Amino acid sequence: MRLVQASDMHLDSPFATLDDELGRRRRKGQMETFQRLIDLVRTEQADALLLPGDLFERRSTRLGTVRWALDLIGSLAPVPVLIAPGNHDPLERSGFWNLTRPDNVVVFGGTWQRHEVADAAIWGRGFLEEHEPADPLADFPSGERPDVLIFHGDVDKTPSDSDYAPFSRSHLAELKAIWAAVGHIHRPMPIGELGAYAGSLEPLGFDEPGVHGALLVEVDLKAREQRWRLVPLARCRYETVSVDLTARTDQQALESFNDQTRQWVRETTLLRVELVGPGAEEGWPVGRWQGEIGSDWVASEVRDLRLPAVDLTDTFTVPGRFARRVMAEMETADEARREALADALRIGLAALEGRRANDY
Ligand SMILES: [Mn+2]
Repeated sequence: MRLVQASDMHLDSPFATLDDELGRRRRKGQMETFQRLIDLVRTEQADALLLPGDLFERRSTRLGTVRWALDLIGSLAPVPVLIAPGNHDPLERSGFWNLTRPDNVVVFGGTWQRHEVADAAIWGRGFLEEHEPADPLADFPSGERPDVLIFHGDVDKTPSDSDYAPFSRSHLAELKAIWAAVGHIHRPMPIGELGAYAGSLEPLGFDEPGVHGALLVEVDLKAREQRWRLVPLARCRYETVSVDLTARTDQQALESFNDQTRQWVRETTLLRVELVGPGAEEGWPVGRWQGEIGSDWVASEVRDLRLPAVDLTDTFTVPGRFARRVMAEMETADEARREALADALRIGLAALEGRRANDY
């Protein structure tokens, strides 16, 4: 049996950190990538498409986009499309799932339900509300033997540190399914041999780097084994490079930047450059870096993580006194606390000087 798995599309995502025009382009790109997902199901002649949640964004997905997506999904009929709603498109709170749905669509509710596909028992469960503090595996019906599981949840978490359906690997292993298709985590990630997160279909931010797409999963029901791989589908990728300016000439720093970024296609990459090393008075100013990076990236930004230049003789102004105090504390702090204090210094000085704190 061949399955295609994809999740966390967040269609019509606001892309709040991008400018309006780029945000519009990214939303259009999300829809194009969703179309490529549907094409993949066709060309691979998959037996089912599994969508474990967060197709839509409760606060921003437009009705027209929901209808468009449901129509596309419907065009796959008779191939079944199994959906386990997530915390961003929960079954009862979002309203998305009250719309008329194509006949080939199954939307799972708050209790485990079984759906048969090509002789396989696929069991699914979805979010009803935005928060689900309970372990979703705890109420799996005892005595049942699932072949495939589809749900939205937070692996390696417990109700004390997540209210997004936290569950453990060991509990998942006890259910002895051949494959678990899980949504929620946006970086593509295997859950041991038990299943995987496909990650966000189109990445949404710098904490979701690398290649994104859908999973193609071959399930052998007799041998109770599976093989899977990630099929790249996303239009864009996010990448971060760190340029260490310690003991480097400007030329060496630029070479380091070029070496690290050469592998990425500028027209499809959103790039963040982090400058680390000595104090801000040394090396190139941020403005010059922006020029060197080039404008042909989808988007690029420079974050100066060097310590701001501080006038330590200034004991009269609030910024001066603030900086002296933080820097005095940094002298005796351990590594982790030093980093936190350095952030506090950059953000605090930016705020005190009336700049936006994330412009630091
Ligand atoms: Mn989620």
